[in-house]
Amino acid sequence: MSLETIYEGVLNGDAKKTEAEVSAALSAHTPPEDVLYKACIPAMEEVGRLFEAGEKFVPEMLISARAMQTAMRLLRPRLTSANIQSLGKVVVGTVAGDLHDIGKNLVAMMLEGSGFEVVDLGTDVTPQKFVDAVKQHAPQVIGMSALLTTTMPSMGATIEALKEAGLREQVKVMIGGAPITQDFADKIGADGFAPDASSASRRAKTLLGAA
Ligand code: B12
Repeated sequence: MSLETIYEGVLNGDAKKTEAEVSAALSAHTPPEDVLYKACIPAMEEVGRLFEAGEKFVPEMLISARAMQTAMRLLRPRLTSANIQSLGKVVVGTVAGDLHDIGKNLVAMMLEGSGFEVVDLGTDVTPQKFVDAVKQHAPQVIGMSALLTTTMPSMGATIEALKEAGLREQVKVMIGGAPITQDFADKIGADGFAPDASSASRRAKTLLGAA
């Protein structure tokens, strides 16, 4: 059992091996944050690098994603804790046209872990679906994720849709995903941006003045 073998399990898309190795690591009291940040996430970054270099293809990205999800299922109960008092409600989703959900799921997990109630709308969430969810759940924050440069504009469209529905003032908008920058967040009028899952929960707290 080692972080190295977990890294290789995710990189090679070996879900069975990943599951066994993550279980063993957790039984041996390896911090779940180490499993996530020192093995699983670097492995997904390497998958992206190899895809870009033309050395891995979509099916391989997909099997790596499955192995990563297996690891996340085991890590989830360790990273989230039953907080008695909720800090507030956050609606999260991956924007329209975009099916990448690993980062969004991690953000949801870390938000839950730090005491937020999370409503997860899943992937391919249209501006209208975000608007409907704000009406239905009355969250303090919405968190949008985009991993494709082609789906980033849907974030701005969602902010516009919130304005049109007269809901923009009652909800803070936080955005993230690999291609997202603070500059882009400022441009579309989002309230916050965070580059990773742990800073996302800190950002949500500062947005609500609860830091
Ligand atoms: C796995 C993967 C897939 C899987 C997704 C499986 C799944 N269930 O998610 C599959 C195989 C389905 C896939 C498909 C495609 N993919 Co893909 N994919 C990836 C890959 C390798 C990893 C993404 C990932 O999970 N990273 C790990 C997580 C933990 O990181 P993250 O998502 O960035 O999230 C972190 C932060 O960004 C942040 N964050 C994320 N969301 C949010 C939200 C908020 C509110 C906040 C505050 C923070 C935050 O916190 C997270 C945790 O720290 C990336 C490569 C990369 N470098 O990103 C390519 C990548 C994103 N894919 C890419 C492409 C091109 C595609 C396809 C178009 C390929 C194709 N030809 O079909 C399709 C598009 C499908 C679609 N419509 O969405 C490109 C995008 C290029 C671009 N600039 O637009 C990338 C960058 C690969 C590359 N280098 O070319 N992909």
